Amino acid sequence: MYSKSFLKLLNQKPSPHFVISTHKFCDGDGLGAGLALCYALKKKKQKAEFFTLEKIHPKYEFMDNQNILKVYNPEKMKLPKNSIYIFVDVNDTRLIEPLYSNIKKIQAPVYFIDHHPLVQKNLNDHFFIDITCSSTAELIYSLIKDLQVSLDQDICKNLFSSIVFDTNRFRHIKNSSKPFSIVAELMLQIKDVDYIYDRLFKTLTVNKLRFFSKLEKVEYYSNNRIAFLHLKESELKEYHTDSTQAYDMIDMIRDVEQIDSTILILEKEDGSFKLSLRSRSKDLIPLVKKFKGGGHSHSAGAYISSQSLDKVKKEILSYLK
Ligand SMILES: [Mn+2]
Repeated sequence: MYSKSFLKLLNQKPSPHFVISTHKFCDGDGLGAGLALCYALKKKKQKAEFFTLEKIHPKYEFMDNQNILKVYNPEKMKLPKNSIYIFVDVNDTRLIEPLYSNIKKIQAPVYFIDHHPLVQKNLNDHFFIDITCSSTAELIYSLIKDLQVSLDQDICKNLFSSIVFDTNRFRHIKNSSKPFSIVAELMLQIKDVDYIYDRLFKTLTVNKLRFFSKLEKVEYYSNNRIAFLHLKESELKEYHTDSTQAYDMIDMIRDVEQIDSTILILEKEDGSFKLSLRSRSKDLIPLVKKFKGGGHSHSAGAYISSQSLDKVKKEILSYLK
């Protein structure tokens, strides 16, 4: 949990300047939790901004009702000195570059609020990590309560989006009733739950549906317990779709009855590739550490540029078998 001094800092008057951010390829959890915190601070008349590391996916645009998101551009933006930087849903500083290195140059304080185990730690930073939470929103919900900010529609909508996104509609709840009890309270202020669900999950297109034909390429090992899928970026382009579609596909495969582990390799045009692993029974951390990757024990990944795909595949399969 976060410290009393952090709470004091957030409440401090006159307000310090807070910059909130989340990981690259930002998702519903990082955005929802970060926006809820940013809106809450602004409601307290604190100075707060939200930087993203790239333009957000259009499906998330509805979340920023107050239009505060800014894309961080290292060439054009000078980082405000004397600011306090807060990263949500981030456990690995490689996911927040080049922002993180530029913060280090000006030696500003950095806080991390997350529900993933840490990948690496800079001892000058501050960490508030609770891996029992199924989304960052659970942590931000308590924080907003402690800040004594009353929940309003914009805050509720973002916390709700974050929770339903990261739990995949209450499927991955880490055996806790907390996501339900929080959402029960948020629902009192949300008028358009169906709209949020549609924006976050009704994301198929005819092209994406056609892309599912690539499921034919899945290779199965160990009596169908392991599924392996290798996709090229060019194949995604061919169907006018993006990498999120590949993850949707891997989620579908996970629902096959015997499947225990899934391996997705997304190969870029330059030959480097992104590895995404899911497993019910195996701890993936020791495996992805070999590739300098990170994540949770049952959901992890890595970016690989200096090893051959075949070698990596062999190593993963022998670990999972
Ligand atoms: Mn998350």
